[in-house]
Amino acid sequence: MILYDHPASANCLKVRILLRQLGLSFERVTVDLFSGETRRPEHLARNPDGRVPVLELDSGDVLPESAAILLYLAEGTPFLPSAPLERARVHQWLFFEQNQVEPGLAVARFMALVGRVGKHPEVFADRLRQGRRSLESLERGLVDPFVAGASYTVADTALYGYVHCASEAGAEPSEYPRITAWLGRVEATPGFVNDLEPITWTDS
Ligand SMILES: N[C@@H](CCC(=O)N[C@@H](CS)C(=O)NCC(=O)O)C(=O)O
Repeated sequence: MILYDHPASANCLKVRILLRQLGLSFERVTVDLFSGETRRPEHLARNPDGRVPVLELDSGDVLPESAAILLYLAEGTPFLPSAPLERARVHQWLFFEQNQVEPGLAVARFMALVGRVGKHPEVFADRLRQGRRSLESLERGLVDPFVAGASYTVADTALYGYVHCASEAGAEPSEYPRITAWLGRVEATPGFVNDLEPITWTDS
């Protein structure tokens, strides 16, 4: 399989974590987020929305969207329960991650790391507000030991992506005791590797 990827993207990190935890081998192809490469025709053919991650299967089929990739890879594994309600809990947190966590924390982190806060302070404040609110909701909803219940699932993998690096967005996960303990439990799951790299590009 080929993962169209960027080392500083936590959306891509989610997929790298699961591929490694499943023991699947994959080739990484970096798509440059900062030069327009994501919007070139060859990448738009992989993902009509022009973003990473995109997973190319051995069949040649391509699958964008981190949550869709996680669900596809986790099918039939302990990372995705088969019972309808247990599975729906995983979906609940995956949708929450995409609707609240990612648009808040991922965008605020990106703006902070590339130096775009001063240019668009209202946008940054709004995204950070949404990100902090999502941390409060997660703190309230987290059950012990994992977000969807007794076992580690792809909902934990997805939420880990932007929650663990929320301080780079200007939020502070260590203010939330349940989140802090949960991050430690996720990092202690077998085969877990966090190789997220810093963003080095700046918007000058
Ligand atoms: N909902 C998507 C979001 C993917 C996304 O926003 N990817 C960013 C990197 S973290 C990207 O490719 N940005 C480049 C662009 O928008 O051109 C997912 O979860 O996979």
